[in-house]
Amino acid sequence: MVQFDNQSRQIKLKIVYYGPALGGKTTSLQYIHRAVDPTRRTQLYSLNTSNDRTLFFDLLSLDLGVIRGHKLTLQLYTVPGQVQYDATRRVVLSGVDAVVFVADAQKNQLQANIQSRKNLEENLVANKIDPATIPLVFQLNKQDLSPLTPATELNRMINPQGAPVFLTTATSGRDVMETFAAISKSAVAGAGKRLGIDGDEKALHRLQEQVRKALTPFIDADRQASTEMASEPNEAVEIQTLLPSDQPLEEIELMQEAVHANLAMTDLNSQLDTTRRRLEHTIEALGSISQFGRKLSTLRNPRDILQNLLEAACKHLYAQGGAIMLFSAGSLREFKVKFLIQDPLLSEVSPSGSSLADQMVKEKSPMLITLDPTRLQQTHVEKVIEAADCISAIVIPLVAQDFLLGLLTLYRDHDRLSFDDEDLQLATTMALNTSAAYSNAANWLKLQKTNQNLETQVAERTRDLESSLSEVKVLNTDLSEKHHALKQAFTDLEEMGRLKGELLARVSHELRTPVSSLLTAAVILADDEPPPPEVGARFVKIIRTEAERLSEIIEGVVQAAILAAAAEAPIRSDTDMNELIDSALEPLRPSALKREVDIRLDVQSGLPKIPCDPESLTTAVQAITKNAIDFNETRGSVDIKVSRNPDKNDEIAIKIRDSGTGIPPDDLPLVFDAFWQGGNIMTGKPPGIGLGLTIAKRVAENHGGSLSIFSDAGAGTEVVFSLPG
Ligand SMILES: Nc1nc2c(ncn2[C@@H]2O[C@H](COP(=O)(O)OP(=O)(O)O)[C@@H](O)[C@H]2O)c(=O)[nH]1
Ligand SMILES: [Mg+2]
Repeated sequence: MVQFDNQSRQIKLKIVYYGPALGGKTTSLQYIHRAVDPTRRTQLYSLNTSNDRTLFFDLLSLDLGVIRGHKLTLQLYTVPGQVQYDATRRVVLSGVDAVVFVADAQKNQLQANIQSRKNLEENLVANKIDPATIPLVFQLNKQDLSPLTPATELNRMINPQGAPVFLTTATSGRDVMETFAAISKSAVAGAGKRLGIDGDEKALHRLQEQVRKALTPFIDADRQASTEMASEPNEAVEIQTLLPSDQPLEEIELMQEAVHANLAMTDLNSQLDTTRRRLEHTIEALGSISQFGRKLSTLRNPRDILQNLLEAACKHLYAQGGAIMLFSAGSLREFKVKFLIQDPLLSEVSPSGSSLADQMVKEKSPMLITLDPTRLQQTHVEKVIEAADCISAIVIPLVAQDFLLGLLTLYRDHDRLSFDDEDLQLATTMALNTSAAYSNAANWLKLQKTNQNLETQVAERTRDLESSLSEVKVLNTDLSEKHHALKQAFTDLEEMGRLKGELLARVSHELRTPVSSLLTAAVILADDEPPPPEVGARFVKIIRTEAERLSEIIEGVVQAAILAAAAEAPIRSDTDMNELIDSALEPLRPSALKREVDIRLDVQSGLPKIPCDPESLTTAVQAITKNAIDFNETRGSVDIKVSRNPDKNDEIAIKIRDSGTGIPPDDLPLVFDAFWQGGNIMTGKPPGIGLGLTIAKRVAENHGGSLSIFSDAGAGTEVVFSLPG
């Protein structure tokens, strides 16, 4: 009877090797045990007597892969052949899915074969199994010996219904695996019937394919194993010796022992198997989670994080397909699918327009869906999954901080075991971590954007501030320039005030002597008694000299007025230098003549007209030249030279050089000070009030030029008046 164990997802099929004693049943199982892939089989359990006779049965479990999400396990039993162990045979036969009848083909065993074949029939019936429908295959063994009953004859005697027959030699393995393949297929086909899929061609074919695939490596290994058999003893076979002799036990005792042993072993076997599977699964899941976590920690982009979940879940959970759906405008939309054209839950749409995925995500809890082959009624979701050719699905809502992001689905098809609770747990852990990482990454992106905006705003504000600052700087410069100009104006004004005061003192001092001399002379001349003519002439001379001094003082006051005027910007007009200097010299010529000073003028030919204020420039030239005459020696000379400055081509230089006594070096820095005069004031003070050079310097500077003076005591003085032109 096919056994389903939904807990461990196992389908067990029981195949019994039946036949007369010593026919080769145990030898056949031993051969199969050696030939198959060790990872697919359990040990071969044999319960023998001391002389290797099968006492109860042999048992070998084989794993044939996965069918409809369940692990398909074949359990191979042998029965004891001796006639007296009939009760054991009957127990072993209970729930059998297929039988291999191992006949001993030696001539002398014909009767034993016939008797055993008959016994099989009786025991099947006793177990309520229809001998006509139970899958049956014949193995006519010991083909290497003789004399043999001819196969056709033996066949006719024990196989009248014409079941498949194989001529075997169990000791060398000849055709043992072929027999096994044939009975496995029949057993699986029989199981298909009992699974309710015998009408389902597709499912049946898949089942057959599965067995073929699982057995191919066994049959290929057949030849290899047969050579090994010759050299190696049956070391892989577990032999448990229960009894010291062939002494038969009481039948009832045997039966009890057999049943207990059978149950205990099967139970233990399946428990061990389940535990091992669980352990492997857990270790694998732990590895998967750590691998997944490592990858997740390297990702920053929310899309990459979701994609990683689908990739990792499909890989670590051996899913043949899967999808991630995200919410958009209130319903789920596909974000990514793997190995699927479209997610079956998303393409299944209800008349109201919402998909099956939309309905399932509302549950907010992970779901495990497994098709149960024994259940006749299927839910809507199960039907959709079956229609998509799948056997099992995991559906997990993606929730971050109670916010529903979307849905993860994973599918397995018929080639795999169905998902189990541990798979669900693993997928849920991955989904939870992913959802948290996704929402963190999305928040991080938002924060970064806000940050960027803030940075832009700060940069804009900084720019604004900087431009305001530079405006303030300009204003400040402007202000400090104005302040400077104001300060200068103030200084000028102060200077003017000081000059005014000094001028007043000087003028009043200078005026006192001539005015009192004039008054005295006038009083004497106006006396009733006129003075004698020689005295009168002296007084007239005094009056003239003092009048001249008065004129000098008036000239000084005029100069002071000019000095004040020179503080303002000059009113320029293009002026011929030759003409200007010539006319400036005119009023000075009489005093030069008187002192016999020779004035020589040399103006460079081809000089253009110079933009200047002719009035103030004339005063300046006169002031310098007057000094050159006054401080000269009798019969000295004054050379006036006007030319372009050879060093600075855009400058005109007026050089006025005298042959006088020169200025001592200590006095040179003072010559531009107002009211400074060379010579000793008490003794030989020259005429004037000492403003000439101060005025000339101011005029030069007002024109954007300069005034410089070079002198050596005893070697004359040169004054250079430079102005742009
Ligand atoms: N020559 C030969 N001996 C065989 C063959 N099959 C089994 N034997 C031998 O027959 C004896 C009984 O075999 P066994 O498998 O124990 O028979 P069982 O009672 O049916 O289990 C053993 O000594 C085997 O070595 C075979 O095909 N040829
Ligand atoms: Mg045996």
